[in-house]
Amino acid sequence: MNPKKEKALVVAPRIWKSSKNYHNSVEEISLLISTLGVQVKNVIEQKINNINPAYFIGSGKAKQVIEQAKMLGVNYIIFDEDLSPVQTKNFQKLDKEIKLLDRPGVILEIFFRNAKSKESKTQVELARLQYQLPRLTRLWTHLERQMGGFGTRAGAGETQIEVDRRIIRKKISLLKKKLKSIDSERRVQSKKRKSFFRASFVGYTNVGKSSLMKSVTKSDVLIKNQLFATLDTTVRRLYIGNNNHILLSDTVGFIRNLPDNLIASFKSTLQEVVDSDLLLIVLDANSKDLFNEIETIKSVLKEIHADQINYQYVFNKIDLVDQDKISYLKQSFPESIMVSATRSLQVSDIKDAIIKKYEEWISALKNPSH
Ligand SMILES: Nc1nc2c(ncn2[C@@H]2O[C@H](COP(=O)(O)OP(=O)(O)OP(=O)(O)O)[C@@H](O)[C@H]2O)c(=O)[nH]1
Ligand SMILES: [Mg+2]
Repeated sequence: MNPKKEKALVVAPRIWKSSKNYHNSVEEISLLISTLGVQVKNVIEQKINNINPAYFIGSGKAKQVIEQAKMLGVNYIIFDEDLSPVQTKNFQKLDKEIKLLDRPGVILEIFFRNAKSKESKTQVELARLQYQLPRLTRLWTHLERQMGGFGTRAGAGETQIEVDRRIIRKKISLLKKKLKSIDSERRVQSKKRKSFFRASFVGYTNVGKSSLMKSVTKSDVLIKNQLFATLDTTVRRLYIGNNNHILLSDTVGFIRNLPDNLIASFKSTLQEVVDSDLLLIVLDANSKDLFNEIETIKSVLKEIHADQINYQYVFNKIDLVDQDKISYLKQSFPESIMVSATRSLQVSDIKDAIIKKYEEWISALKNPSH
């Protein structure tokens, strides 16, 4: 093991009466943290009745968390929840050395590292600065920025904070302008595609959307066993016979607690989804937390105003489950398609489903009254 590897203590508050699946959430945050190359040393699961506005957990427990973090010698305390800027600041007052991150902060950092295109880089940078601005407490020094550090930590003096705040605000307004012009370019492109039937793969991160895109369209897209490998939208033609084609797109994946400002700044990337005539909602047949994942997907779709679009469930990775699970899924989701992208199992069912919806779409265009 790399002795220099950074370490984290995870705090997973269990809120009384919440329907959240804690076990899966802890597993997921651990995966997110390891994506950042940080090792999870311990997870504190803390039952709470109410969210404490000062520390999320009780103040006595907050101090214990700091003590344990010091004892373990970790670099980060990471909350598997959204912390308010005030809660973040209060933790920093308890200890000046340990960096504090919450779930949206971890997700933002992964997006930041994976952004490659001009568009996704601009979008992530905007979301990241908007997240950092209210959390700035003697932490985000120029030095730290140069060192590429992440998380929030106490450090510089008050004057430095004011200077940093001003720089960040200026940068935010510049990035917004830049995104506006990227967005209008995209709109021009999108208008040209208006006359075509458009379908999009959407779903949780790492379920195999890009693998299906590759398999269905034979195009070369990035596939990785990594959370948030895809941050940009890829649109490809899919020929469906009689010299007709539709447009199929692959885009960024979703996850629980996707930061709001990230969704907002990814508006133009997600526009392809919003403009779709059909959503192919990809689900992992092997997932242990299917219903919560569906819930998350639906809530993101609602947030971007894509919840009224026709959709089709596609269960991928069926090679990883047994026949009982397949029967159960078929029973629970009678209209769904079962495929495996990597084993090329029944992938043609996706194309067939697209053609069926395309034909319905064409006939609705011809007979608008029906
Ligand atoms: N066993 C199995 N693995 C699969 C299948 N489809 C995809 N995978 C694997 O799942 C991982 C994620 O695949 P991607 O296609 O990158 O997933 P994605 O949904 O595009 O992920 P993001 O872009 O990160 O949101 C890769 O390691 C794939 O090889 C499948 O049918 N069976
Ligand atoms: Mg992908």
